[in-house]
Amino acid sequence: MFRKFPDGFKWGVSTASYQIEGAVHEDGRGPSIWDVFSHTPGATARGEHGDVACDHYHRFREDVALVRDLGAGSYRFSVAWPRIQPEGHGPANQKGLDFYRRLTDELLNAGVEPWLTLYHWDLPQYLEDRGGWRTRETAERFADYAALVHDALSDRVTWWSTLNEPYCAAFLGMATGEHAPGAREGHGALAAAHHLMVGHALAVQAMRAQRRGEEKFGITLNMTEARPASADPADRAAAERLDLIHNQVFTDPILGGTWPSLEHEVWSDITDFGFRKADDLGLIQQPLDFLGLNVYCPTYAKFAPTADPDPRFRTASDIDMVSAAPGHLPRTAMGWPVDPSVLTQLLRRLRKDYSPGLPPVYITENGAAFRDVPDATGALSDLERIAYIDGHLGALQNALAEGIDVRGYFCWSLLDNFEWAYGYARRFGLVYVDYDNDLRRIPKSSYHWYRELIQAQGES
Ligand code: IFM
Repeated sequence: MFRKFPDGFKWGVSTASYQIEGAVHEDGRGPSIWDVFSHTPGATARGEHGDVACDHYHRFREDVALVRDLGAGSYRFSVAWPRIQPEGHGPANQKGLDFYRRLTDELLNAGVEPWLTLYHWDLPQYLEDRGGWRTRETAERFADYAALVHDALSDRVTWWSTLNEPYCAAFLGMATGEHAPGAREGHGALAAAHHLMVGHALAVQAMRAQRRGEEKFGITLNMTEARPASADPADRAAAERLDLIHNQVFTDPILGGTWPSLEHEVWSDITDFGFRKADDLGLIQQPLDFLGLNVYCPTYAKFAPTADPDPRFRTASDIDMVSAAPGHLPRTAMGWPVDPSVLTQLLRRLRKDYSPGLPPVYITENGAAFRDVPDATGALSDLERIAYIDGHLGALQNALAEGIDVRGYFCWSLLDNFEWAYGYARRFGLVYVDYDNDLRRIPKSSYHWYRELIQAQGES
């Protein structure tokens, strides 16, 4: 028996450009910060990079057929900005747009609805060299880019998300330095978080101004439930700081129209927030047609004395807290604790803190990496992944039962792919990619299970 969801509930799978496309030098694509970062010695596990990745750029037809055969009605992908504007400004590179035209046509012909994300972290390196997200100019260039892509594809794409997970772009990219561009700057990361939100808002405005049909505009945020690692007041305070940096920095302005109340206490020795303009709060709180929510796990915060004596470098993991791994919960191959109730909790919290006005929510990513190994026959049984997804769908049903407006679920990910700093060794796919054998795609048992679940929705 499969879980049943309301009629019209959307089922999908998600991917992202740099993680699957490869073809980094083709058809006029310029370098992105991830090309440069992943080729920097020591930046990623085993020095892996996305030069070839899953070669989706050439095999997208095969991949769309996998989505079609899965029965998923929706496919979420991202556009690589440096394919459209190799230097992040100026006229569109037609060959770049043509790739996404071919992809979206293939999807539509397969009866699959395209969900387009404009930015899943592959900033043109040219812009990074001029300050990147530390500067407001990048937000303005992002709006120009959004308008170009929207103009070219809004005849076939209804669902438009500006950014994927600005938390990671700002804080993993610019505070902890685990992600591209690999910076470790407290002030720079906070400026980046702000300019990402300004870019989001300007992009929504630009696209709305040239709306041609029923397009829906939104953003995708990744939230975590920040839990204290113990009852110690110091750990509780650390969890509040974690909640600030991971959630409130983005949810408060974008959904609530306020700056987070804790920010001055935590960051006053790093910044005076001089990068904010007077009207930015109003600008950032653009009306949204949907909120994409990516959820994987709760995070446990433990007090740790600030490691960096220089306040300018203090953000993210360095605000007197570290993420602690709890011993009592199962973990994925990422080391992430598995507790599906996080999904219900975050949805409850969104409703509590941001209603009325909270747009309909879509779970745009949820999934898990496990150590997948095909058996002698080449088949791959990934029961842990099935249990993970099923558990989270149960948590989603609990939220629906409470009347929270969630309208779809996208599994991360269609394919095993380049998992950023972890390289290819962390597999999130419903489909196994055999990196040693011509990138052969092998649907895992979770793929078949997810297909049956989707199929069962149509049955009485
Ligand atoms: O692979 C990533 C994706 O790019 C963004 N969300 C989380 C996934 C798993 O780490």
